[in-house]
Amino acid sequence: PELTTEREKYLLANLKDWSIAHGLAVRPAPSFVTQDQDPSGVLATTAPITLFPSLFPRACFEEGLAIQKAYNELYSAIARDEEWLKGIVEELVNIDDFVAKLWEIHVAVKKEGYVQELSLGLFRSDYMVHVDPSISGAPAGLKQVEFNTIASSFGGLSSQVSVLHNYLLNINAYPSSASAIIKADALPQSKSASSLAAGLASAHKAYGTSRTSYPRCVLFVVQDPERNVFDQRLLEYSLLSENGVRSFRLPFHRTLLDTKLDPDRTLIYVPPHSQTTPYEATTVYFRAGYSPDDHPRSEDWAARLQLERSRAIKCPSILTQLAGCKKIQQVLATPQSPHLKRFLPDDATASRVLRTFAPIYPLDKSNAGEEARNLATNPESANKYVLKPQREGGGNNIYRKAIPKFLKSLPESHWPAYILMEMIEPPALRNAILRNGEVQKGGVIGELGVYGVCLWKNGTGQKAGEVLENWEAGYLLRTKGDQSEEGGVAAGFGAVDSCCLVD
Ligand code: GSH
Repeated sequence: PELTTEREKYLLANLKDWSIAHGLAVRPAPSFVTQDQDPSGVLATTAPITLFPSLFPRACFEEGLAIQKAYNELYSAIARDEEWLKGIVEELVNIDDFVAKLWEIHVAVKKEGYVQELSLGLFRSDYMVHVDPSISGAPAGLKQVEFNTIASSFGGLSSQVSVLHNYLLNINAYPSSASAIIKADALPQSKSASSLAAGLASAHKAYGTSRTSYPRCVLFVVQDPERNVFDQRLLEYSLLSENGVRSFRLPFHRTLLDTKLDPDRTLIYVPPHSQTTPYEATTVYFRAGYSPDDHPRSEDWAARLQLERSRAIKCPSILTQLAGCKKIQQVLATPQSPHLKRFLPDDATASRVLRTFAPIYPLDKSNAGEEARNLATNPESANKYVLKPQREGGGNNIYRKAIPKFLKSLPESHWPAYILMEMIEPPALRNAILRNGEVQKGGVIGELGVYGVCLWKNGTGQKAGEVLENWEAGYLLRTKGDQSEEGGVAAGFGAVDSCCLVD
């Protein structure tokens, strides 16, 4: 859409006020001020967002939403199957310290016995639209980029951005060329904020009888400093206003200061700066702990161990977090492998999920691994691929021509810590992104995320394996400039967007 200077000014002025009034915001960069450090500072600025909703094929959108319950079932089944997971993780522990540390915690807790059999997943499955270039007129399909099992972000802001785009349409802020295409009934609102909060509330309620006389709460374990505070706050507010559940923000590094375990491993939270009594924590929701950077000190590992040992329901448990390893996505995506069937016995469901996988290869000594090593070390063929470590949180991948040099800088024994994935090449669209006060216009690429909530029972006791809750929980569209390979919003590349569905 063509934007005249006057139109752009009008659009931006309205967009900026609306975003601040509705919490579509982040802490400003780069000072990363916290409220405590600088009470006079500016605390909020518009989050990286697109000016317009982006066009997205309706059939792909609907398929992504429809398949989410199967993905929830799949990943909860993986997290329950410790033996199977062990087989995969064991290949990684000698070459990936972070995975090894997480596994160690699980082993330690298993030894003394888990006291909480419920686990909560607030998942997000990310996709790009793919059109097979070798078939003329091939329909657009979804290909999965990754599956997030920890700190699946932007569910709060996504609910707001879809409302913002609708508002901009309603006040005629868009030029007529755009409003000829963008129609209100083609703009799906994302229910993610409310739906993810309802997921936390369902765990809180399923926790069972209190062990203390304290009031109960949910803990949001967060990074500090954190820019994406408002996205988290929107879930917190919805948890309280729509579900009546109190929650607190616990900076991860304060875990050992502000929480303790009773002898029966009930998790007690003692708010540091309030006169209130302690709380019994029913649910621990991690918005930190997915990156080695969150664990600079040995106390940070002790903190994670304390939370995992506790009676609180973890979102995610260590095993659920490990289920998000890229190696697992690769194993599931391997054609004719028995693994997907193990977890999704229904053939129709399994093949629907299988259709969403792009080709992914291991870099080990298997036949497929040898083939992948050849592809990855040759600059010509490597150009079609992305190399991914087991890491979450964005900014960790190696793209295309940079892969051979990167691999050569590593001892070959470490290559199996990575997987090689064929790049999904979605059609470029046009949009404008507002980031750090600047508007960038041009070609963009979108990535659809679909949230899922799943609450299930682990262990061996009665009803083990039972799935108590399983629902699709709204969507996120993230958009990046088509010149950038990385799309993570938190890592500083993409912007939060909403869909304008097209048939
Ligand atoms: N700590 C931040 C938060 O809690 O919002 C960022 C967490 C984060 O990076 N989450 C990843 C994600 O969803 C999954 S582990 N990233 C989406 C993005 O940055 O675009």
